[in-house]
Amino acid sequence: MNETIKIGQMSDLHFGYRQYGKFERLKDFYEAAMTAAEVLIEHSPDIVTIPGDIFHRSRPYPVSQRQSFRIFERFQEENIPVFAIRGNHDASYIWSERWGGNELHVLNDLGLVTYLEDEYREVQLDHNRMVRIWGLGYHGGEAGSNLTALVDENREALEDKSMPNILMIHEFLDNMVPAAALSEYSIGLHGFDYVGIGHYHRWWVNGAKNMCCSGSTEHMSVAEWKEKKRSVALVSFEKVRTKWKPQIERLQFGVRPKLRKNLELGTVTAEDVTDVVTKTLHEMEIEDAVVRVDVSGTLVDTQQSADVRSIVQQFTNALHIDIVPQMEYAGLIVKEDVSDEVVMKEVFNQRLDVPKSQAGRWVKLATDLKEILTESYDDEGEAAAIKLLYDFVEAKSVKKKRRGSKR
Ligand SMILES: [Mn+2]
Repeated sequence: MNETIKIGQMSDLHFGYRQYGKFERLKDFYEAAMTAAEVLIEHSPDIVTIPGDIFHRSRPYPVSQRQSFRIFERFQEENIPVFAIRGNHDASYIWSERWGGNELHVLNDLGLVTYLEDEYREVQLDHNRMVRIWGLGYHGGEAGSNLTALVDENREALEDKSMPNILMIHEFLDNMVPAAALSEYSIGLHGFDYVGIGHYHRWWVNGAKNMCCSGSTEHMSVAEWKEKKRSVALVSFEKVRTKWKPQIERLQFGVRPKLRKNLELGTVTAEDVTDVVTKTLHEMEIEDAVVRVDVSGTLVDTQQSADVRSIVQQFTNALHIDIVPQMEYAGLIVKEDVSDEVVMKEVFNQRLDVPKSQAGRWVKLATDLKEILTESYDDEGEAAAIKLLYDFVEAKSVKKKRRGSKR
């Protein structure tokens, strides 16, 4: 009889993330998650764990909900039960309380996922094998105390070594992010046989090889681009005398290509910058890729930076291009990092003839509109923004009427 227990782990799927404002990216996140699922299925795990952030937003778009159904139906077809916890993107604890649950509850009700919110479940596998899956929802700064409470309330279960104790959390450890409240050491004290971690978007395994973060299934930010491929984890448990010993295997898969180039140009003219960046992009294999070019150096002729927009417009075969200039002029940094708000104020003032004293309100108006259209506000925020918009328009039309009557 085979005693080995195999656990698949995939994390941070972020369904509904329309990165760079592009629907193609929303599709990418789905395709990456489906690839991750197929890679795990190929290795026939007994169960699959998802330590958080299935969804990018607490109110997922219909397409994100349907995408998640497709993924979980694949596991269902293969008779692989899925266990998941709530990540910070899925929903907050209070939000879930207020709205009678969150999207993970919906998946749970549909029988597609077992949602664990600060609780554990004993799972019966075939050949009389069993596994105990523990799940802690995302609690940010309170994670440590919530975990201690969960362990304290269920000490006998954790001390029972007849089956492996596997914990899922969605938190940073200070080994990943220095300021994090949790550490490998503080979690290690509880004595779980294995800890599967979400939230951190890169691959990470601790020294003792009993904690692992498999990273997001697609690249969430440029900080992760050094790992071209994305990963899932396959963790096999074997009982060695009285202890369950995990063995972590990293399974990698490809996603949309991301290309990054650093150009240190020395002392150049603005025209040189345009030429070099254009030439560089011509030489790169940018087809369908997400591209980022960082440009640094000293400009001799002008403080005006290169016309980045017109360069990017020539290259329509890439999915998305970011050019990030950090040019100096006579020892002074050309301020590429001026905030959007300052730039918008100037546009309203100089190009759209809004008086300087009013420009701030117009920026607020534009920002609110954008947030409403992209559904980035919660209900309360949206109601407040809409009220401001109405007030603003009303004040404007009153003014116009007055002006008209004077005529
Ligand atoms: Mn995440």
